[in-house]
Amino acid sequence: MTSHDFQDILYDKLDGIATVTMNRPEVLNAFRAQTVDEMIAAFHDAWADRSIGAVILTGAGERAFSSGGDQSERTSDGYAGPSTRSDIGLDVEDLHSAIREIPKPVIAAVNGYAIGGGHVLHVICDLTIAAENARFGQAGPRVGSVDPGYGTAYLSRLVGEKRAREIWYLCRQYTAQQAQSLGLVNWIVPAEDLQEEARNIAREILAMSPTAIKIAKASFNADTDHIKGIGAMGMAALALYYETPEAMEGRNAFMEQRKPDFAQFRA
Ligand code: 2NE
Repeated sequence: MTSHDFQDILYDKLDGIATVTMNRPEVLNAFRAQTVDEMIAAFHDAWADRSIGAVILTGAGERAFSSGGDQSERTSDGYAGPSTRSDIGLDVEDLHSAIREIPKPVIAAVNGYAIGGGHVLHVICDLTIAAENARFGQAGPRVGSVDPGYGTAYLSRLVGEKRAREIWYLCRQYTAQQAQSLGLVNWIVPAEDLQEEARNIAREILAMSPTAIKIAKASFNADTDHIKGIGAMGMAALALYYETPEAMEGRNAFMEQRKPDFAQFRA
């Protein structure tokens, strides 16, 4: 897949910095199978290109980084699409691996909502710079889903167990200031400065020894790589959960713009 084949993302390389932009602003940059496949291809390109020393991940438009998995694509068989490796029809595990394993820092530039699976993407990134208007949170339990593995166990490494459980069990939204207090955000800047400030951080990294950075990233990862296995178990369970009326009630309620009725599943 070459960059001119991309439909759901923008991919740009300039002065040693690659930028991957989720480009579906009409759905707040929700990702479908194609979006995920294109992001994986872009990260692999940036990985192979020795002139690239840092990657910025961001969203198109002014409203969102990403609102997570595209619920309009989701059926009881998972997310419809050409994805072939994942039980849920969306290769998020491979995308998470690409972001973690590329031996170059990945900077999330959060320009609005980072919600659901979109929140997990910024959690996995090495660094996060947020616009003042950014909003953070998980949404899965409200829409009959969960993004287990890095989305849960690694999140708790960042914010602690109590806060991670709060984030998942209550599905609240957090401001940029609150997210920074939780340890989720490195820097907060005015929205109009976000992309340039992200590039400034990338330039600082480019001044460093690439091999030292590569070793540092690999050593951070080594401490939490076992979470990949937790994710594999969780995604297999998620595929089975998606087949249930309970999971579809969450998805359907979002699409029908009503509150989900989960009480029936406690009877
Ligand atoms: C993000 C949020 C809170 C924004 O709310 P609001 O009111 O500011 O915007 P609105 O009107 O909800 O969204 C604008 C348009 O984007 C669509 C909406 O349906 C709406 O479309 P129109 O009415 O203009 O036609 N949209 C937004 N998010 C979407 C999505 N994820 N899929 C499809 N269409 C979406 C609010 O939009 C929100 O709560 N969004 C849903 C967040 C969510 O539940 N994400 C999925 C979580 S599960 C997940 O990501 C996942 C996983 O659990 C496991 C593996 C992989 C992924």
